[in-house]
Amino acid sequence: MTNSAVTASAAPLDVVIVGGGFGGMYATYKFREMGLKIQSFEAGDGLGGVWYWNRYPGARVDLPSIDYSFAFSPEIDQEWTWSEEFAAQPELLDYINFVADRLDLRKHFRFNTRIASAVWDEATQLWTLTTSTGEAIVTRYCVMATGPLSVPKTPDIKGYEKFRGEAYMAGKWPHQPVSYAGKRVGVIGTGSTGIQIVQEVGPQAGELFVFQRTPSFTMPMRNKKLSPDYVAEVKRNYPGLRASARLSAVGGLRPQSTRAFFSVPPETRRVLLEDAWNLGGLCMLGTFSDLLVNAEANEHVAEFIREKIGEVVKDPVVAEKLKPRGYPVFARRPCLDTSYYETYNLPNVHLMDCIEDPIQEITEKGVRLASGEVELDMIIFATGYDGLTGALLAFDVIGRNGQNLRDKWADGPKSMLGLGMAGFPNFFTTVGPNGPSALANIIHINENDVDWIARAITYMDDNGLCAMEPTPEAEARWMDQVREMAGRSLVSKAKTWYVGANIEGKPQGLTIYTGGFAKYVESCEAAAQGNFAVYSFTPRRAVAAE
Ligand code: NA7
Repeated sequence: MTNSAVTASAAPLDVVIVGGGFGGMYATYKFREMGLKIQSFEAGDGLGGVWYWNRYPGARVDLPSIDYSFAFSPEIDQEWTWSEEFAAQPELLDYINFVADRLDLRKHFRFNTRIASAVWDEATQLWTLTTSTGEAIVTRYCVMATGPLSVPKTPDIKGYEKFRGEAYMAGKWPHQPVSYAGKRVGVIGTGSTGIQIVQEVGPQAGELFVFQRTPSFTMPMRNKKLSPDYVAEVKRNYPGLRASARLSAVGGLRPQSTRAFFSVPPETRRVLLEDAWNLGGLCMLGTFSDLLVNAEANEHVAEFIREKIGEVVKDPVVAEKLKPRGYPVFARRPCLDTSYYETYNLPNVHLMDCIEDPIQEITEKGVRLASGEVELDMIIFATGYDGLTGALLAFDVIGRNGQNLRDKWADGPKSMLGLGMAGFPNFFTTVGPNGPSALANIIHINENDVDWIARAITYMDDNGLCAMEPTPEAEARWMDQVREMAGRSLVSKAKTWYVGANIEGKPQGLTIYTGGFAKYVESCEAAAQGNFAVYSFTPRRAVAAE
């Protein structure tokens, strides 16, 4: 038993919040301000979620920081000043800690504590959560702000625990500085994480060996310091910027176009793509309206990027290996880099093509490829995450009639709006696997979701109701819509964590809502209409009568 006063024998809490990332922080603030009795839990020793854990070299957000920040507080918007267009992890963590201090959030969190199970009790209409330390907590509502990328995937490489040198997981980076100087360093994985690490470690390491299985498309970030004039302008216009972000597909101010690719002549297309390349960030994605649905248009953009790779990388053989083929651009998370391709021009950086020469195993001394062993002093695993569902399925969640969430999701996650599930009353998720998730600004999805849950709780409290869940029919209609849109999207056409392809045995398929942030917000609004007409409720008196 820990030193907490909150135990199963105490009066039930109103809300238990799980997760200390952006979602859990905002939920803690929101529900506290509503006067609810809350307790928040976080597995780490501090707040920040993914930005607490991911301290790997070069970790940086790929959305502009003025968007990738809380929108709910005009005061914080004025008080905090971003130094760069795309903030690096230390600045993001500073911001998180600033917000935590400003709102006095830490006192509500129990750190270094995981939730080990959550069980619904039909008789009392309450959840009992058990922590990793064996403590039981009873609560009316669960809000799982556990994040779509919080469970690093255990590398599925034979012998990975045998390595005798320094081994690091990108998603569990040590808090102490790591030195690469003079060392033979291996990086396994070339997604967004591997790309950020390679460009940072390449110039510092004695030798860097990049083990690439699938090359990613990456575009220039063109990050810059924000000038005082620009910051002042942003602060003057923040209310409008926040409102526009809410009406956009990505939850941010990225340019968007209504112009279809083939509606403009080839020479104009070229100029537009060059402009987007030079502007940097994810501008390329917004250049034409149909890049995620028109495979031919998409291939033109993919070829444009391949040409750029060929222009930067001096060795034509290496350039060819770095050019992604066989899947649409933007179907894997598009990466933003500062000098990724340039790094391969350094004499100490070596691309190991693991399609041609697959990894056989990790040995005590390094990585054994089909062609032989590469001896290393350090291996960095940038091998990704058990995305979307990993954190929610890491423990038993038992809903109505003893149903385990793992069984409900045996064929893939199913929920209403990524916010809650039929059969799991009062169990809410933020940035759940059937909302826009990784395809939009996660902070703004979190805020939308927490606000929606707050509205639902207020409605229940005002109307003598004690439990709610979506009707199975409403949930099925939402999932039909998610599937139908996913079927049209090119995002489903690559083997990525988006579709569960990176974890053996995981159900396959795109379960993320691809309709964009603004439409998602509209759908949440529609679901709350008519007194949450597509939800079923249990009146409080029905429980009192038990
Ligand atoms: P990703 O995008 O899932 O990338 C993981 C990388 O690791 C990817 O290149 C994988 O190659 C590679 N990988 C994984 N397992 C292996 C094995 N066994 N052998 C060789 N290579 C392997 O994760 P990230 O952390 O980079 O990015 C996650 C998200 O964070 C990103 O989408 C942004 O939203 C931010 P594969 O593709 O499987 O061939």
